[in-house]
Amino acid sequence: MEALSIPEMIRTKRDGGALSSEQLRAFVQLVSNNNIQEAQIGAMLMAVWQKGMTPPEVETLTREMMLSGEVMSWPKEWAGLMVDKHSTGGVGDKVSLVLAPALAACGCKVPMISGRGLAHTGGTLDKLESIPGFNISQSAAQVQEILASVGCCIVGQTQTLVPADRVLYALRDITSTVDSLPLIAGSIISKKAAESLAALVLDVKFGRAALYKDLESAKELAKLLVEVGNQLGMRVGAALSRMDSTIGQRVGNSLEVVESLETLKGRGPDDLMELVTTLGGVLLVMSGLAADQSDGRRRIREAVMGGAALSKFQAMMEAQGVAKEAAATLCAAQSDYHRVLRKAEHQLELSSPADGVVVDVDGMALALVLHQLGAGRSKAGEPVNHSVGVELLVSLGQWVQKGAPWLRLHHEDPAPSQDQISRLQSALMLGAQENVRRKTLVAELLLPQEFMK
Ligand code: IUR
Repeated sequence: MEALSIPEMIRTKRDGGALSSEQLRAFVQLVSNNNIQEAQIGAMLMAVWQKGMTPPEVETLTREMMLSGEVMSWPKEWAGLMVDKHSTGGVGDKVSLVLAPALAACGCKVPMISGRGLAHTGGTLDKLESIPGFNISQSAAQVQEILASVGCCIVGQTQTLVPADRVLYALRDITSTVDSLPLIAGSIISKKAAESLAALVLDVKFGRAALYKDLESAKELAKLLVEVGNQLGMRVGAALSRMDSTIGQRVGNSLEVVESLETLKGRGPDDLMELVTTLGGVLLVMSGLAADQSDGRRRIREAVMGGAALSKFQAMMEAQGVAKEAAATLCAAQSDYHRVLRKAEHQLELSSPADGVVVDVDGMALALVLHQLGAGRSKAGEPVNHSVGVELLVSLGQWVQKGAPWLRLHHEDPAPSQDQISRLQSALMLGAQENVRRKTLVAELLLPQEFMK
């Protein structure tokens, strides 16, 4: 059994060889059962980071990771309807909060398993936890109950889902091996495959405020995720979307809940609606609930604009622990959101330094300052401040006068430093109308061949 010795497997990968299915299965099992030393896992991760993996290796790694824990199963009559989405992370990315209930309103079942924010990007779970009572920890049985009664839920990863990923992800984080295509694919797709989905849509972002700065490298990741997802039995589509400024006008956990609710009441920003309708359209087409992409987009838009998605969101909040009265307050047509959501101690308005057109907003610069002010975390497990955030009071392309308020910062004590304030100020840029940054976000769609029309 020399081939299954751990040093031998590490050596094979270190020297650029391919691991057999048997070796990969053994490695994942040893990781899940805690029968391997962390130094050995770290060495293997670095060897994979350096040498990559062949497509069959990535498929086997992903499948074995999926099989390391519970694989969810659903009632037969839901076959074909189970859908979810994954985003590689953005600034102000609140798409899931609108998309999950919109899909449920269109007849899908959405067992959305989301993550927490890390580095400069926010996490869907942190946003939802700014709603008092919202409980993201639900067992598989509870998830099924909520899907039966509501149609969607947004929950954290359960203890039993892909335990191998929990170990590997934590070690990737401390060994500088997060940014490896095979390891990213294994991690993301194993968890989605363990949800036993019929269809998955990926929002793979590129740009200044994304993990990948250019379209080509984002596309390389998207293609790999689509391919591995297909191999594991899901229909997978991907949108390549720009992530340079912010999605919508609000960034920060509870402020993003407010903007999501406004969107569910038909008053959302165009860029957020573009992402929600495009990603939702892809899922409706792949699950057979829409004839084509434009029919899918239209159905999602109607679910949002007609209030059906808002009702689903309200029911989901109640099913996940939010008091009936609080949920009703948040969903009222004219809501005083801060009767339910805590507001930061201080609001500071910054003003435009000159007359001009807002040509660009640097989402990364805003996110980094908010992170320092407590809105994000640097290490897994750290708490975040739900109330810290910014509201953009102007939109791209808008003419502003010198002295007009253009950004409202929500902060706690101590007050932001001069440096932080000037970084926020210079995140907004003035210029000529023809230089306004493009507002359409989706640059390209990758769909399974049969849906390309
Ligand atoms: N999200 C995941 O679940 N896994 C990863 O490797 C990354 C993001 I990067």
